[in-house]
Amino acid sequence: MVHRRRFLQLGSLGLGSFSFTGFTAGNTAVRKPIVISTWETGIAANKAAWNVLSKGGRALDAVEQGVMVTEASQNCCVGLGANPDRDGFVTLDSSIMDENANCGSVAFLERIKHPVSVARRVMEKTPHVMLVGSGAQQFAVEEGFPLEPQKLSDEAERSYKNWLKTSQYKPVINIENNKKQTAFAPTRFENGEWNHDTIGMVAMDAAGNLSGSCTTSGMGFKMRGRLGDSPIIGAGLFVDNEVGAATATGQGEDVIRICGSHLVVELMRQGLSPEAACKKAVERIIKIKGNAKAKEIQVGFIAINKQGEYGGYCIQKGFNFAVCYADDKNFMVDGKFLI
Ligand code: SD4
Repeated sequence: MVHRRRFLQLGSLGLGSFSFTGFTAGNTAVRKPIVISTWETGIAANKAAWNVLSKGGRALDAVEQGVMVTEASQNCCVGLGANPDRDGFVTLDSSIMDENANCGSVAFLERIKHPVSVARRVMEKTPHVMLVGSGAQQFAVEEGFPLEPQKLSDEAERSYKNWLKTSQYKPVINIENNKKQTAFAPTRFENGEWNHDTIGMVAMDAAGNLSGSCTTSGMGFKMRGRLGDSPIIGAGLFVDNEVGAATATGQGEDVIRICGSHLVVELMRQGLSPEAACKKAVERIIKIKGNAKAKEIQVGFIAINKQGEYGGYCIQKGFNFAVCYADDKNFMVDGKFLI
């Protein structure tokens, strides 16, 4: 109790940064607000989300504005700068979910810069959850989103031309320690760093409400029309305001098979920590596929709970995520792995 009072006093004196607001039993700090997101691009995205959260803003706004940074980056595999499908077109998938189980998503969307914002409009302005393809694009245009030129970024063009040399259809995602995959590269390796196809973000605001978003170009050189987990509520993203929020990255087909993010949240409901829940979900994928096949793919989950605890887990080494809970606390964490 002494510790608690002292901490709160320090908090109210202002330590130059906006962060913790309380404690749970066992003296574990409730980190509120907090935002976490997948991969290194999460640092810049968290920064934008923190800008909302630190001013007392809503988690829903934070997770939208956060991933918009990544979507807008032409040098990234998320958004219109991403690798195209095998027919040469960039197609984008995105989802968003708030504290009241409202959710929206778009999939197979072309020529729109911010799919996450279109997903939010689907959630807020239609009676539906999901719009796809030309219908999603038509809705976006009606909502005032500009139709961007049908043009690949320089990097994507280079990767695509390289891929066309063999046109090998061998979709594999995010196995960072296998640099050879650049020959058919679903994920680009540039300047010594992997450039991932997806960002998933979950946040809790100062009011204790949770939201999440996920946005992706999917899998480079995928079959035309292929969707992964990211736009599917329960697979790539799930939020339950009583329990926690989770999002996924990696090979979406295997995330869908286990309703991954929903599974992580339900495991937290049963009392598991975010990290333990993510680990169990990864174990389930490995069990289904068997060790040898699981070794050929990557899947990573990240999650937060209502105490502001966070965690992540992945199949194999190489996955990391960005965690932000104060002006001066926005850092990378290496995902623990099972194989
Ligand atoms: C998908 N889960 O479309 C996404 C891809 C991804 O980093 O996460 N790439 O399957």
